[in-house]
Amino acid sequence: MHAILFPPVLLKPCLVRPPLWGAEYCYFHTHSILGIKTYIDPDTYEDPSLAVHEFAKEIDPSRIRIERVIGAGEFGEVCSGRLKTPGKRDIPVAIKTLKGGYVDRQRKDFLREASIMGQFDHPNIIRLEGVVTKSRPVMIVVEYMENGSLDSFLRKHDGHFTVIQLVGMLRGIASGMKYLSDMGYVHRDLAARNILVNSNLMCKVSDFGLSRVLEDDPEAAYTTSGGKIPIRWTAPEAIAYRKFSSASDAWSYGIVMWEVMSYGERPYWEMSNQDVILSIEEGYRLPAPMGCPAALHQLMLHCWQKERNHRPKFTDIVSFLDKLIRNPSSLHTVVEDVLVMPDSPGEVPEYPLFVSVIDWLDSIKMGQYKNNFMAAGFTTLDVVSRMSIE
Ligand code: ACK
Repeated sequence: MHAILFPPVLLKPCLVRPPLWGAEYCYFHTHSILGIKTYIDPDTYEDPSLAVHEFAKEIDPSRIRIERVIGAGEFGEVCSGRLKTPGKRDIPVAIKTLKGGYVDRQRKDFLREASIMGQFDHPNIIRLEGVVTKSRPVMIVVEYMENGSLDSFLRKHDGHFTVIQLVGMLRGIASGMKYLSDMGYVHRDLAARNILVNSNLMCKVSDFGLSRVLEDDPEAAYTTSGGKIPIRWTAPEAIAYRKFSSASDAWSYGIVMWEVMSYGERPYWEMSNQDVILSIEEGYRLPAPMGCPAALHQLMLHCWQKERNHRPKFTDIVSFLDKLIRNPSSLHTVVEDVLVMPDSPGEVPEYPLFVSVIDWLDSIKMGQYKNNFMAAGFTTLDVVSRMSIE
């Protein structure tokens, strides 16, 4: 079933908080239409510091214990540490700091990420604990993800996971992306390097901040239209005329699937950005990584349809992956076992997203023949695809 989607809310948030949480205030500030929460672009606030306090809690720095530096971001160091809450156990956190000597613009860009993250509440989206803005250094405190970013994690553990574990990771990312697209938020830089992994192998989407995200990303290159775009992860219409949407996020999701199934291989290997753009235009698509179940490569190809309205919605992706997980035999057919010969080179076959014979029969209104198919031994789609006239 498709979720009912609404366009992003265009209401400009009130800039003055009324003294009471009155009905009128609620109407404009729950940021929801008919119960569906929508995302508010912090840039619609004249004063971005109002946005950050609307969506993020101010943390007293005495509650934060910084333990070690774990990386470097564009704005300053990323550290790990603990966050104390009175009456509760300390929790591990990651702390992003804004290095001294910044200008107002940098502070605004740095805190924009917190204003965005603070609007989300989902197990597959990195959780914002709060911000420190009233003392120096300015900090953003988020949940700690023990295994760091997904791309380097997979490269470090090449070949170590079962297909079901990998599909579980992909399911988590798709679920986070479904939540974001339902909120009307377009990520624009979905890639394995922007997914974090915790100690339970749970994957969470991170790196929010619209244009700032792309400024930060070493993969982002300038295009002829002047924008900075991570070419290998980006849908053709977003590269050509900056048409970013949840459908372009679905394209990027297909690339993330490929990165996961290849344990962090670089999409299109050492091809140049220009060659990637030209090859995609000619109809070339990434082949299945070694040992990749055919059903997963089919889903990738769906995500890479040229026509963006033909790509699956995140809700379709989540339910397709759920069916694969509930039906592990559907993952046994690997691409090397299937001879896929499109009529003309470069043509992307139109694969339907079916997992079981029953699914397929239902979709063509032939569900009443389920028993006949089962009794005749046509129990999997693989067997059905080899059905002959005799
Ligand atoms: O691949 P990594 O170990 O994971 O190196 C980068 C580094 O900080 C710079 O971004 C790591 N990192 C970022 N956010 C978190 C987080 N919430 N938990 C743990 N590590 C993080 C990232």
